[in-house]
Amino acid sequence: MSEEEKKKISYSGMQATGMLHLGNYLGALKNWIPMHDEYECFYGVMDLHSLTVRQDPPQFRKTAKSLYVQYVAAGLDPEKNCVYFQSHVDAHPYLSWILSCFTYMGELSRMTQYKAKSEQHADNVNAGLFTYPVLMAADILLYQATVVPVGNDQKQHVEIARDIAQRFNSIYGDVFTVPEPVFGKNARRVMSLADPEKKMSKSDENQNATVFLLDDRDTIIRKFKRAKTDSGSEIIYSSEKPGIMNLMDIYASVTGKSNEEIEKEFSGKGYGDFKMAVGEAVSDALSGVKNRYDDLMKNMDYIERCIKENNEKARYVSGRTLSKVRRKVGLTDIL
Ligand code: AQP
Repeated sequence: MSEEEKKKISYSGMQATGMLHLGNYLGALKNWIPMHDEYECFYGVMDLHSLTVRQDPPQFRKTAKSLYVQYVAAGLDPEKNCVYFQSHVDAHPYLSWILSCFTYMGELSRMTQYKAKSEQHADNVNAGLFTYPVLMAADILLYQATVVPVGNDQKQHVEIARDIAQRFNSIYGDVFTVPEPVFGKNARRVMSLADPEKKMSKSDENQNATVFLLDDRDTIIRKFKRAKTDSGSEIIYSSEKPGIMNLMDIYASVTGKSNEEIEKEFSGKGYGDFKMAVGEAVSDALSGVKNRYDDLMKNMDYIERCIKENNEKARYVSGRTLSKVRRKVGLTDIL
């Protein structure tokens, strides 16, 4: 295949900090699934990133493997996508160090996620939390990704990866592809069901705030029934109704309906009917994920074979970029 015919690269990943939720799925994972037709895809279990928060080692190992299986159960085919573990590929922290020498303290201190996480983990504001975007830039740039499918909360991190790539390229020539973030049509930022001003998050202590991919139908419907809504009773898409707006975004994302169609469908109906419909639609969209997950967990040989093969591919592809970077910055040949 000639250079021009080569597929462009898609790169993304998720932290192994808990069970995947509807925000991770609608904001990112769902969009990854069909991309392999058009792109060569690399998706990581970002376990090095997860270390910015203290992890219990035995539980962390389980969570990281479970995340891989959840990817597959949700529909990401590890035979068509290079789904691998970040910590199994040494090039990630290696390039991260080199890129940290091309990143300014000022730009890192402007990252909103750093500010939010330092408040959330005030007792552990470690340097990794601060340099997180550099590791993320290394993840993306190692694979020469053209697109990075992420939720809207990661926009700033992809932008800094672009800045670092451009800075490096302006000194050493075209070493890195400059990546673009890509977002889904709806649900770019799924909000907490308990507080629609806050994003839905794996680590939210309120279990009713977050819908997990492995929740059963009754639990999903119960969580939506309890979702915080706004004053009034009309189902309309308005910034004055953040709770309803969030539910409409979710409903639009799982049904493919437009806001106008949704407003028409629920005209004259109340919040209760709408919440029930959203709960049912989400649970339909996620139906089968839990069963597939349980089956895959019983077949870890298959999963481990996929991890091994994909790790090797990730090492090979990232190794090529790292060699080029080493040469460009003037590091001596490895003997
Ligand atoms: N609420 C969300 N809406 C849309 N997209 C979201 N993503 C996360 N939350 C939402 C997207 O999921 C991908 C993986 O995110 P991550 O696990 O790497 O990190 P995160 O953004 O910090 O996710 P959480 O769930 O909030 O984890 P914790 O609680 O550990 O901090 C990214 O593409 C992200 O945009």
